[in-house]
Amino acid sequence: MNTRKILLSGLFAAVACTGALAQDTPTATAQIEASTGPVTVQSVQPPIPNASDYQVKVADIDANGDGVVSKKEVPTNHALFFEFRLVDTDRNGRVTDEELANWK
Ligand SMILES: [Ca+2]
Ligand SMILES: [Ca+2]
Repeated sequence: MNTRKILLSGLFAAVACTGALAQDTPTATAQIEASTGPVTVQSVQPPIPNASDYQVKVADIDANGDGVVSKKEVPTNHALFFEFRLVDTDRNGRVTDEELANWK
C-alpha cells in the first residue's frame, strides 16, 4: 500500500469515526498515518443549541441577581454562550432583557 492509499484510508476512517461519534459525543478522535508519521485528528463539534435557548430572559440565568447576564453566568452548552458577543450589542460585557429581545 503506497503512502497515498494509506492517507486516504486513514482519512476515510477519520471521517467515518467522526460521523459515527458526532451523534453521541461532541468530540471525536482519529489516528491517521501521514507521510511524516502518525497524526491524531480531533474533531470538536459544539452542541446544537435548543430553539428554546433563544427565548431566554435575564431572570432565567441571572445567577447573582443583578438584573443583567454576564458570560460567566451562561451555561457553556447554551446558545447564548456562543453568541454572547453578538447579543451584547453595546459591548459592555452584560446582556439585558432588551438585548435578548433583539436576539433572533
Ligand atoms: Ca447577573
Ligand atoms: Ca450589553
